[in-house]
Amino acid sequence: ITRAPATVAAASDAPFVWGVSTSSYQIEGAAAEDGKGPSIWDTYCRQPGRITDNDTGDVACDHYHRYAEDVALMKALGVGAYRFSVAWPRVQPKGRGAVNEAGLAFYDRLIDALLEARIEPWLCLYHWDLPQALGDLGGWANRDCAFWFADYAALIARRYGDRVKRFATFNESSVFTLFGFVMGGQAPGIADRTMFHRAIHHVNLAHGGAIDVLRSLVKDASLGIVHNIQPSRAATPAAEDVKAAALFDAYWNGAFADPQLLGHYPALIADLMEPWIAAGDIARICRPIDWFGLNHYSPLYMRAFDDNPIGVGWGAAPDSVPRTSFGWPIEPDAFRDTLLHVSKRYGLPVYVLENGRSNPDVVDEKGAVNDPDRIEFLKSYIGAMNQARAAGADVRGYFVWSLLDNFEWSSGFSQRFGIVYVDYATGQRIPKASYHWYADLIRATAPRPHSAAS
Ligand code: PNW
Repeated sequence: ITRAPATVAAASDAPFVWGVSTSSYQIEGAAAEDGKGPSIWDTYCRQPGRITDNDTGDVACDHYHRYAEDVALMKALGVGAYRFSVAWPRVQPKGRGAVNEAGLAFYDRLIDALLEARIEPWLCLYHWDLPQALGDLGGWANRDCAFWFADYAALIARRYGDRVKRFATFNESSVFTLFGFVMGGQAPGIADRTMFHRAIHHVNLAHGGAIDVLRSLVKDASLGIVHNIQPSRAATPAAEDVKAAALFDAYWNGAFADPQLLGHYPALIADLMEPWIAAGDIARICRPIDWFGLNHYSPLYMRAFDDNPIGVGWGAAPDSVPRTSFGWPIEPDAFRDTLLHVSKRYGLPVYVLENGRSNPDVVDEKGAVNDPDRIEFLKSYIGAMNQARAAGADVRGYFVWSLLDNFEWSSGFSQRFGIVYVDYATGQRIPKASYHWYADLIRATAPRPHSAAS
């Protein structure tokens, strides 16, 4: 039997991959098990009032113990790829120095189970759970963090590079730096413009350094970055709101992707970044990569706001725009436009590595979970993606966020994004109607497995 990943011929004839995404802190649990060190999220969740219901990721989906069941769910779903992240403090408890063999062995088991199920592992190095020991040294505001990250990348490359070829450096750098250092809602929960600007630059340096490490250590590596690109719109026509939305666009959509791929910071923030840029830095940051990972949920509606370090706050979408239970606008046309924009601006193959919606899902009397709103959402967004492809966007894959209901950061377990329902009291998984819908879609679009004889 030949290996037949779930692919479909795209408009461009490049193979197309269907997948699902998760992240370490949101699903693994086992927060203090087998030698794992604490992350800044372990710390942040312990500060009362930070998280809805004071939830934590201590147990989450207990994926650390139930990974085999989760891989079986993916195999039955028919996905060709799975994006997950490695918890840095699980494999290097203090973020530098000593490594934790038991933590490394967990990802060996996961990767081997995926390969056995013919699912390609897409490994993301950083989905926000920085080792607390590095947080104590200033975290991303400390320039040295970029170099500790390169060492961590080398550890991962040497350990898994024989079996894993797809690597992303960071997930949504704009989100964790803006929410962590400006807007609130994420670890480390500081509001400080200088630390924010330093963090932006150091994450960019860490990205470039890790790309070099992965390129040199992993044979046939396919390397990328994951950015959340969402149009930033003014919530009102007032001049100050228009200005605020433009500044937010520079931070949210440009502060990482532009220096990494075009070799310069966006004009609106270039002067602000200047003090932190040392000679040679831009060349270290702007390294060739193989693909652009795009996360997208909705456009953003922004307004001028005095009370934070950048003077930009959240506004509201027009009343006519439908929203999810999370309050996020549903605008598939913005997704189509974003795909076309990203494909053109950066000239790389695009993989959609997150898209989906939260829903107040419940188990019905028959034990089933019906989520027609999620199916509608996925249909309309995948339709928009196909429009973008037909119009020339080089989109090579689509990954649903998320395989499982999970720990939704400051919203704790109150928002369910999964296509598989998780009963947090028992750990039981129940595939939702959207899971079955997605399985059908994959089956309908994947080429038939061909035997050696045919
Ligand atoms: C992403 N926004 O975060 C993350 O990568 C996931 O870990 C997370 O669970 C998922 O989206 C759903 O929230 C985002 O404000 C955070 O538009 C905020 C926004 C978008 C994505």
